[in-house]
Amino acid sequence: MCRWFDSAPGHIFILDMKKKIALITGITGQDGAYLANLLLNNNYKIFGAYRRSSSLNLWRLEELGILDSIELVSFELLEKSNIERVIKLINPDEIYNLAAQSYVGTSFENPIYTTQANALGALRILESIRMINKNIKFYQASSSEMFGEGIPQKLNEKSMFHPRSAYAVSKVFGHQITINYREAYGIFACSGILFNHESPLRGTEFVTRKITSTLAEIQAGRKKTLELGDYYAKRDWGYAVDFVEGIWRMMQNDKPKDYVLATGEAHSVKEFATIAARTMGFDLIWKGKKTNEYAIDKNTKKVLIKKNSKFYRPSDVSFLRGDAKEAKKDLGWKPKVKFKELVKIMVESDKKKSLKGKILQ
Ligand code: NDP
Ligand code: GDR
Repeated sequence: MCRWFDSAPGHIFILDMKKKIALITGITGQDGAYLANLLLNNNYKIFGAYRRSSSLNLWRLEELGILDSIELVSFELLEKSNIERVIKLINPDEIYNLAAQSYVGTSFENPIYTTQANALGALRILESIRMINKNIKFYQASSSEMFGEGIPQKLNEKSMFHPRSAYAVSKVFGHQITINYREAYGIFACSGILFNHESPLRGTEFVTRKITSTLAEIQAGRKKTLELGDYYAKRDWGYAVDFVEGIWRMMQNDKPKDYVLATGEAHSVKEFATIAARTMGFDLIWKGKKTNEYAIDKNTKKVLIKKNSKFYRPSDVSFLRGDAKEAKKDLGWKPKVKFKELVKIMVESDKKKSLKGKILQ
């Protein structure tokens, strides 16, 4: 059983004084789980902030085998009083703000909620730190989506922002307000501008995991086709385990500073899907023209991958590639897992789970 931490006034707890205390918001998400694992290995005491729901999703922490080692604390980005209570009670050394409405597509449907959670959520935490204890270090999960459209060069910390969704705009606010609280109040506040990072713990709505989980379901006979939006969108995809290491190193830096984390390579959705299908054991043949391009399975002649316009966004980002030189120079960080190995890790995990009859969540 995991431990639940009651943030009601009057609750008393005793901590091992030697351990650093970290509060991780978004503990139930991909990065929250991997970061918690890393910090536990570095002898931290972890408070994992989750938002209340009728059925809490703890599968990632369970899969990493760390659920019992984390104190779970109820936390809502929209509720300043709750954020203040949690921070006062825990008085952490470090806060990692990973919680967000993180799906770009949803931000076109829920732009106001996305802004409340991602932009004002970050500000609520910063303002609470300012009021309660300015020595608490703060990490903000900024995003390569802030750069937006059309720059073929590798993007770095000095590149211009041109956000193309409410999600990206909300992240620009979170990024800039983090810089402002650092400059105005001397808080150790920094942002990681992270390019896409994936893993077997990625949510199934994001395109990489959608591809690997759906192909595994097709192979198991539970689904027929994989439907995608823009095959030609390109992303700089890295491995989440490498990226949380970079996040932690930023927080151990001598001075608070913002860094890009990226692999420096860009690949298309079609490349990801083709390699994933081959790794899964399918023999793909691509047919048709750009508007109606589809892939069949050479053996069964059935359509395996096809387009569906519902997965297109009103404004998308077609190409993103990052330059993490600064993080390498200052933090000694560089990604270990490259594109093809990442695809393999994700395919093999989903294939294994699917063969065991597990629901791919
Ligand atoms: P996930 O979508 O996997 O996790 C998001 C987390 O935020 C979940 O734990 C979710 O809880 C929580 N959350 C959502 N809304 C609220 C709220 N109102 N109050 C409290 N918690 C909330 O994201 P990732 O782990 O992939 O990403 C972590 C962060 O990094 C996000 O801020 C994301 O925007 C950013 N980022 C991610 C990148 C990536 O490639 N993964 C790249 C760049 C930035 P629940 O489980 O209940 O939904
Ligand atoms: P992204 O990730 O928007 O980059 O945001 P996502 O995997 O959703 O999309 C990547 C690209 O693939 C295209 N695409 C599809 N996307 C999805 N989800 N489903 C499809 O069927 C599909 N077909 C094509 C998209 O249009 C897009 O161009 C992720 C999130 O983790 C953010 O929180 C984070 O900030 C950024 O990465 C960096």
